[in-house]
Amino acid sequence: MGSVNCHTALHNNMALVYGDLMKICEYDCWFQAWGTQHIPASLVAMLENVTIEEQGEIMGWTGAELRRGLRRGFGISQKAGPKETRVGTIGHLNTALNLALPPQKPEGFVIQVTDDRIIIAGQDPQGALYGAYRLLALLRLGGISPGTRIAEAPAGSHRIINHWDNLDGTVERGYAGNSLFYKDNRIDFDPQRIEDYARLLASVGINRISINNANVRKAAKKLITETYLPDVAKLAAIFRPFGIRLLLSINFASPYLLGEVSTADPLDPAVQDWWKARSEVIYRYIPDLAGFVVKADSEFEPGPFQYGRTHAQGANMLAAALKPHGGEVIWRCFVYNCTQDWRDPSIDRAKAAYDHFMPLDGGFDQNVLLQIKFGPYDFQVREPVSPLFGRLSKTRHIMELQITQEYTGQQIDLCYLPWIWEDIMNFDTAYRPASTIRELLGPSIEGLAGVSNVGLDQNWTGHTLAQANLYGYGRLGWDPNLSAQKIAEEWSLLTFGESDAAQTVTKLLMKSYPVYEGYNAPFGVCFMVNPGSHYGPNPEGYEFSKWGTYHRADRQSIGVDRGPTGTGYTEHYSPQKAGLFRDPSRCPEELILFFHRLRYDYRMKNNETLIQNIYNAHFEGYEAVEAMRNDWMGLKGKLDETVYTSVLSRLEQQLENAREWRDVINTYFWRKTGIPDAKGRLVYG
Ligand code: GCV
Repeated sequence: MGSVNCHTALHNNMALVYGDLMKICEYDCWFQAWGTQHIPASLVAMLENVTIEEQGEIMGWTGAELRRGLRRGFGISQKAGPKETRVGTIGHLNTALNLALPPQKPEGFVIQVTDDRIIIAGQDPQGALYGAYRLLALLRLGGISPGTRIAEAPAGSHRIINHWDNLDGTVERGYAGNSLFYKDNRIDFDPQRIEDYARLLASVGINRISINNANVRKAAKKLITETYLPDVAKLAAIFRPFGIRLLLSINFASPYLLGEVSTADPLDPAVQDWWKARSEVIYRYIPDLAGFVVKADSEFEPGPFQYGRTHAQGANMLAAALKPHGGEVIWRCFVYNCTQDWRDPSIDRAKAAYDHFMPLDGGFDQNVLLQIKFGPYDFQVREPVSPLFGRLSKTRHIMELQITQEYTGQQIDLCYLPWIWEDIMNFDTAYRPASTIRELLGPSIEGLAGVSNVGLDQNWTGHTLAQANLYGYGRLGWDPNLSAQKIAEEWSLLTFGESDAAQTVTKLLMKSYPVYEGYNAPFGVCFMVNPGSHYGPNPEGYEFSKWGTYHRADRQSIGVDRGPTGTGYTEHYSPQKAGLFRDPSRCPEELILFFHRLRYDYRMKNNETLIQNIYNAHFEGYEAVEAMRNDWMGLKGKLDETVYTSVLSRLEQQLENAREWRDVINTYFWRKTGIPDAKGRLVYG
């Protein structure tokens, strides 16, 4: 890819694979220089002669990207010849070449291969761009030959990356270095790096990016002023040809924080006028801005509650300002009481988003989308899917996932997130016949927003294998029917080539999530982490805090009764789901402590007690990390040394972490309950 050079030889497409050893450029992610060896000569002749049929920024860029990908990925340069590749829109190509390609959904494409021609036909220019990237990937993955016909379209219209980047250059919950966009309270970026980033995102179907933290504190509120907008416009210009539109996180209190109006009350005409005027200015600089992301009345961010207004009133006021420009309000539902009293068992944080937003269903304007975290808490290692999905029926909405590994190992521990995302996709809301999240994505859930895991680190994601999470996020948002296994295989092959490494990496990725869960917080117990950093074990770190995240362990029992006799949270689900969650014998065991308060001698399905299962999970989790580390060490000499060493050092650190988790959590429970481990493994009494 770009400015950060790995290996000149690699970029010149020379000596990529020698013996078993694949030369990896971490920076290039899933765009390694693959060489032509996998591509039949007949296809090469077609790929050497690419014609772009139409004009326009994205279409022009599609041609540039395709030719560039062919050259850098496969060493294929352009020259005239009898065979060809034609790229355009379906409508145009049908007429120009007398084809009968069927129309696709927006942003969809058809790839068709005959004996002498490859057609990449997008429903629109953006579809053509996605078709070009898909072709490049398939040339490496296999599956392209004369006779191939592929038609694809994205499931959801909104495929968003959320950056939690601050203007001072730090990244909230960022584990891969500082921000790509900011430094010292200025917008400061390397244009080549941004272009390379945009390429990575567009190649997996991302079409929107919010570039600043949802916590819009300090200088960030000024991003919407003319001090910053010219530079925001420069960023937008880099993302634009990739079909990626910018979103800006805004501070709801901006009218008075910027000293221009004495209030931010959404029903005050002066405030409404202020946002309208501000939007006019913003759109003068960025005419295709996708809109605003808003975190309001959430973790000390201001919002409409301060003025006794509802969230619908707050969001609709902004929506009115954006509407003339085609912008949307992405309104986050992460609203809960973060100053609650642990002594009061009646408040259940898990109920908050539903309680706040369900009564407002139907009250939001058409250009408002609610952004709902996948679970009712906050990206814990295991949570049930939020009951708002499937239930909201009159409000546009999207699902928020976290690609950055805040509670899942902070890009030190290997934790392959598509594994749990597949589980989320499988969740059946049970409201109507086709009601799994996978089926709702598109028709009802209009897309995904994922919190970015990238930063200025040379390999983008800190842990090289965490690139699989970024890749997987995009692929799943495009096609929720893809399995985690399939995504892992694709990513491993694209990154490591056909090698022992690719196979080992796929296996490690697929193991990693349940392993992490085992030594971390099994059975849906949640939040046994150090407050603030959210890293490392601390069984009572949040037990007596204001954040509302308790497991209430005593010497006999643990967990929260969220059934009708407890907090009543289960009743937010459809009757079928509520019935399942209410009953400990039917509740999925991975969530049993989320829904139930159980005695430690409760018998689990394996006929061992709950406490014994907790002990086992932590001991076995540690052992599994050791096995993962050893599997990786088996790749020594078979893999690029830089990648081998950097991943190994993280696996070593993960083993240390797993040991800490195992011993802190298990010792905590042993001391608390006095119940020994049946297998005699506890020694730190
Ligand atoms: C952007 C969690 C994180 C915060 C984050 C917040 C959110 O609480 O710890 O860092 O703030 O979620 O999603 O708004």
